[in-house]
Amino acid sequence: MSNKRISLTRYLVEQQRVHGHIPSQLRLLLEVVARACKSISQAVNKGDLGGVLGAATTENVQGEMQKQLDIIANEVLIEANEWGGHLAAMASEEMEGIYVVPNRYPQGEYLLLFDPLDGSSNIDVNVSIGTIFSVLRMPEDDRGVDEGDFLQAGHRQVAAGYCVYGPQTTLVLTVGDGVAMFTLDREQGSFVLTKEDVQIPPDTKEFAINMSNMRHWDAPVKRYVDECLAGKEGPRGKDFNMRWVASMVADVHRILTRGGIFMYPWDKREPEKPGKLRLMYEANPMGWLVEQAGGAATNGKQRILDIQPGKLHERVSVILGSKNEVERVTSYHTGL
Ligand code: AHM
Ligand code: MG
Repeated sequence: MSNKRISLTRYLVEQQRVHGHIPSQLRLLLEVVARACKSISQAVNKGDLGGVLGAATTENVQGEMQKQLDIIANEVLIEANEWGGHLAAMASEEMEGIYVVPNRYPQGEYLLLFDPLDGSSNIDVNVSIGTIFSVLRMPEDDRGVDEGDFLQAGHRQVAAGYCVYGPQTTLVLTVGDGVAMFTLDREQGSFVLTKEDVQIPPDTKEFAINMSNMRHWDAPVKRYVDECLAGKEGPRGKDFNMRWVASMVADVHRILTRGGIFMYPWDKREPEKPGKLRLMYEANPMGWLVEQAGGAATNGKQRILDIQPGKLHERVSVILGSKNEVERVTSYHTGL
């Protein structure tokens, strides 16, 4: 990378002009999402001073109590994106149905999906949280947008990313040409390219899982974690470290930065649910970012990006990160 500061805008223009990766409507869309993330970052930073912390009085479609910031972040993303003419509709972890761009605005060809504030349990305790987003194109020759248009496998995403609100605010993006990271320069008010061609090392000594659920896990996950815990004397022949932020954005950000494996597997607490995390708002965008950085993402049996969603709020078991580790856990499930 040259020592010239490259803004997100310039990066996107070059992706469009030089590499031909993104049409101008998609570039506009990504700029708007980034702008919305800047506003959310400001609200997060103000915390109690802005009166944005604490619980709301509502539940979301998943039956989870919403936090005030969940609702604020959702509104910021909708208001920023509805009028630009680049979108046909949006879908959010916090809304039951899709949000079709109102008639008073022009409709575009893209669909935007987001988890407006991921890691909600960390909002009030001042630990990293984030926004996750995924972009799809409307199916061709489609007249009138509906929920079915969103039900596309993750390999059809045209852009995906997240913004992590931590000690720094960092936007991480892929348009299918590797992964780039942009740090928010608060004085300038712009995202500046700080890492390009992010690569996840194929091996790791660090795993991330909520260990309190151990007694509910399935045998393959238990086997993998037991082998890690056995350390140098065990079958892996090395000591492992463990991290669990309980914000997927922060855990994935660490893995993109220094490697590791993240697991939120199916467990026996609610056996009828395929997992806790959501396929369309969390697993697909994160799965694509991780693959673009040389890692892997599966549900234990198949590649996440190949799962055909049956419904908008579908849940999924998630295993992602350093390639060799993900393949190992997957082989414990499939016996291959
Ligand atoms: P959220 O989208 O409601 O915040 O829930 C998703 C979060 C993930 O960020 C994180 O990996 C997981 O839930 C943590 O769950 P747990 O509290 O069970 O460890
Ligand atoms: Mg989430």
